Amino acid sequence: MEWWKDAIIYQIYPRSFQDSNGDGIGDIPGIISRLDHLQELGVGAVWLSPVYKSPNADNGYDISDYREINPEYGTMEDMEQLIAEAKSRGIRVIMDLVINHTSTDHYWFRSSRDRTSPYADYYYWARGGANGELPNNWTGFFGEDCWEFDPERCEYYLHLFARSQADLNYHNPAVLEEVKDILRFWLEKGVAGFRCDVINLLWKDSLESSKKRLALTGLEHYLSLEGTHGILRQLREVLDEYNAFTVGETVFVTPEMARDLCGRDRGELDMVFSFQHMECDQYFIKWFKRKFRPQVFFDCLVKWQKELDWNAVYLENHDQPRSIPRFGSKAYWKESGKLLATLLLTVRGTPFLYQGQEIGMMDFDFTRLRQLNDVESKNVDKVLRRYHIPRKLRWKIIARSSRDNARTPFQWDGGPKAGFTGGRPWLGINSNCAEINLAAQEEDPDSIWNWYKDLSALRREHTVLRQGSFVPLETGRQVFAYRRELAGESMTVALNFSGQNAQTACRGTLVRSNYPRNGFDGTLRPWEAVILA
Ligand code: ISL
Ligand code: CA
Repeated sequence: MEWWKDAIIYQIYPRSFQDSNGDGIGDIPGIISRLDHLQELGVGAVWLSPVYKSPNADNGYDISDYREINPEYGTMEDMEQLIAEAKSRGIRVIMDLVINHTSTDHYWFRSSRDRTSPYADYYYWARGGANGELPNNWTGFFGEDCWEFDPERCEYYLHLFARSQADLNYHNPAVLEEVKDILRFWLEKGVAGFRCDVINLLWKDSLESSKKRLALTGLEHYLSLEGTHGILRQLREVLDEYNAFTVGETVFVTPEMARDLCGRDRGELDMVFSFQHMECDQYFIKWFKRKFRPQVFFDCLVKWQKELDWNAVYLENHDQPRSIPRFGSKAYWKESGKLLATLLLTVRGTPFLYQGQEIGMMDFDFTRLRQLNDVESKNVDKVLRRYHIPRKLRWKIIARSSRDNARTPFQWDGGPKAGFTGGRPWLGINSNCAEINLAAQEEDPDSIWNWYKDLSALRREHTVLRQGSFVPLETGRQVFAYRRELAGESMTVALNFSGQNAQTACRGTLVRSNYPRNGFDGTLRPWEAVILA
């Protein structure tokens, strides 16, 4: 059995986890000081969002040196110490691998400006039209054009994300060789694997214009193409030398595409992050929100459970708003927080838990754009302004979907700086930290934190919760129920995604409920989660 089928993986957004030196920025020594927290939670691995050298246009997803630690996060010695100290607690370290693009500060890019340099073809360079037209009509992920003119080279370069994130050109085999060396560098240091950023976009088949779409015009020229599969199989050869693990972040992936990316026989990735269940409260892109529809969400989860034998499961990450206000209920904060925990830790697959989720952290309480940091939010505001959308409406759209919702500092205690820093935090701390914080929840046996710990232990105890098959039972308007089965053992989970009582046909001996009760008769209280044997 692969270790990652038994593990819970915990995502750390280093900037917001724990500051150790009072500069207001989370760092690696801070992470080391909190390893006991992760061990208590029973996690088998941590995935670190990028800690490489970066000018931080996109908080580390714009890398300027893959072999250096950004000084604000610490030193290479700190990183080595983190890997060692985590290991001594049975925790593996997974790095974020961002290889679709580099920062325009990377020396590859700087050299690439010179057409005679060996790096000249490391990126997608193209000429525009005679009348100042861009090389094609594609549009980017962050709401801006995806071409930028470089006065030195007198050409445009492609950037699907921010202007300072230039897309690497994998038609040039030297680029892949560079990436292989980077993999070896980190695997030699003892990292267990990689979370591969937007990995299904690597290969662009041509730079031709496409049919205009509402967003992301050009997508068909780079979404999960055969060229990408070839690259992944080559990377796998290096990864296999170290028995390393990979999870791909794969935007717009369908189950069919996912099978081609992480099927056991493919020799590519081990699993992928699907986005479909995160789209149940939006029209096409996240800026167009609609009411969350639980049944659509259940059906989507069931579809993915059926179509893939194994995959990553998640409800939060650093790009998504928090899960309780989104899929749960503010009024039933604790109950729905525990219900979502139950879902995450009892469906089949590897659960990924995002920092703060284990204490039920909520979306930010900012009231104006000035308080945000995210490049995406700022760009989208510019676009909306271009369409003369009034300020109030712009803020409403941005506040609901901004990635900064999940990026506010971790709430360790109820102090004014939440135990995150002694200085001025890089991003505001949620004022609810007096009520929602780890220290308070450690004291309270009934807290979300203790529920996560308890379920994590239950999962370790019962093989059926990790390896059992998934049998859907009920996907109604309120109730999601399923059974896990393994060699005669079975466990049933029933979840009420509503603020009203609900009926389920599930019966059995009560193993857990997020309400105090002795037995179970089929009536679920508001946002109740039960596990039955
Ligand atoms: O959040 C999104 C936009 O609304 C997603 O489309 C996101 O941009 C996409 O999932 C890619 O995300 C990853 O690559 C980005 C980086 O900004 C994200 O933080 C990262 O998770 C570019 O490297
Ligand atoms: Ca710091």
